[in-house]
Amino acid sequence: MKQSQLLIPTLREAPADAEVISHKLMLRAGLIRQLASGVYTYLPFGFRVLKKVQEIVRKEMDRAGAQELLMPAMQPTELWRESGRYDVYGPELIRLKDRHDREFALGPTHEEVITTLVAGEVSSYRQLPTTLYQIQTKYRDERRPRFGLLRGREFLMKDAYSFGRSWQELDDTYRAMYEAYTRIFTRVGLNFRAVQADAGAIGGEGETHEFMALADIGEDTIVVSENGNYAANLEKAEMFWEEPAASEEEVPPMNRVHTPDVHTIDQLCGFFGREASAFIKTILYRIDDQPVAVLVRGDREVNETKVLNALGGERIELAEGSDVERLTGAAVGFAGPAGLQGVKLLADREVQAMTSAIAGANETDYHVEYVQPRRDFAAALVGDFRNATEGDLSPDGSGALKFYRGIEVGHVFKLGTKYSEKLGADYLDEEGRRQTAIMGCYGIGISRILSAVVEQHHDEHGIVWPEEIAPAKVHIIPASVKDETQMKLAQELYERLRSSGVEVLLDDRDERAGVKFKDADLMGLPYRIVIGREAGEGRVEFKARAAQEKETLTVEEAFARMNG
Ligand code: 9G3
Repeated sequence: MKQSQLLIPTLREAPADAEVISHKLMLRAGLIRQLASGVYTYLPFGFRVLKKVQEIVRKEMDRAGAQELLMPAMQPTELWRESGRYDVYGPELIRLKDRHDREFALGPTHEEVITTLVAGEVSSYRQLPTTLYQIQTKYRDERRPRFGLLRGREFLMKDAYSFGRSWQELDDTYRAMYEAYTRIFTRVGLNFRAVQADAGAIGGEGETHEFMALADIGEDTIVVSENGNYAANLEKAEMFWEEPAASEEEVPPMNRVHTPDVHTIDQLCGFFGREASAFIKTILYRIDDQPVAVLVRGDREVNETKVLNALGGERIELAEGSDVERLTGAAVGFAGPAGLQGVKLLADREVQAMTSAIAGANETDYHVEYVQPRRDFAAALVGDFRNATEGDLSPDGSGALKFYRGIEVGHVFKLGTKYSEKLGADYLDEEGRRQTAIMGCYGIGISRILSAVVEQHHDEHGIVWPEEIAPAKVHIIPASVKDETQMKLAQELYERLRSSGVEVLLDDRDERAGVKFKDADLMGLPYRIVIGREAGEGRVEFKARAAQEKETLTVEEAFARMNG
């Protein structure tokens, strides 16, 4: 490939609206260009990387026994009504009408489509188990697309769906996919963790794991034990717990204390001269419109996913200020469990184990001290309703929990029969009895991987592509295209490498050497060969992009290095 003929429009500066390094570098290296918010064009070198990532995914999916197909992006919304999901996703689901005024959705995912297909084509146990996958453009009208390919509104996903006859078959497929994902993310060069996750709105009846590429700009927080034997999304992360011995001390009756203008936990600590762990934090929610108060220790945060799962609810949102005032009879900041009527109480198990705590009095400017769980309030539910914190021990107590930020690049689910039941994907078993297929689904954010890789593989000069997905392997740079000796040697090396099957880019542009070197660093091909002053003696300068040192090699040595 000759750079003078390629569209690789490198930029000196990134546009101002690019906030994260991967977005800046992918724009500056001429890999992508934005067409609209969250909608991107892959320029030739960006597309080469995208294709390589796809090829790795295909190899590993095929190796795991999955079959590739391709489903439409245009989905009749009747399918989404049948599955009951038409109303679950609001404006994020892009809908359109065709010329006959029939409504379609642009596919954000394909559970409905694949399950309907299998319902129509699979009728016998002999056709199962089967795993079908596609690599296809997905559409999700994100409220805030950002960070380039990391959160787009049109993006490339590999989505696979498995159909089996038993939970054992699902477990086997799930494990095969999990292992394939581990190979894929390793091959594309990502530093990642597989973490236990929450199934969220997709539901499903079994475990689910997310594959998280570690990155400070990641939207997710993951929790990993120091010895690495426990890893979970913070939404789900549990921690070591043992019931403390009940304290024998006599607790005086509750006592109201006038606490004017004391609203925050910090102000409370100052006023009472106590640690935050001595207070009960009472947070009011609406869960499927029912008022719920969640109690956690003053130094903890409520985990809304755990609360929602404990109540089997669909939707959770913080109660509005006016709602809080009506429910507690007090201004915001004075809610407490004692005497709170008409609100379901959920107490984190740490609160239930507190003694003589301080809490809001459900009266403006008043708190109560000596609050005694069980005596002064009865929780409807006691459980783990808090976020894990750094320093908690892992559930088995074997190691302290550490927090990391992550970019979700993969997600595998055990769905069970949630979709196959609704959409009629059943089959006749050996005895001729009708059975419902048991499903799993498995996603990889193909386009998102490009951004995650750049987030993890760059330096102050630009991208440093992992070799297996780099848009080309070698960058040959003649210092001056006007110098015939240099150009002759460059062409010779270029042709020899190309004919030996090495992907090589020749920077044959009539540009100053400095400009070429800056562009090469920005584009990040794994190896660079500069043809300079020593061309006459047949010697070149060789440098790996990921290394600092440069070597002077003969052409033969350089050629051998690249064919190693
Ligand atoms: C929608 C919209 C957005 C969505 C979904 C549906 C996320 C939706 C979850 C999944 C689950 C798995 C198969 C591959 C792996 C992930 N965002 N999800 O279902 F209508 Cl607008 O996509 N699907």
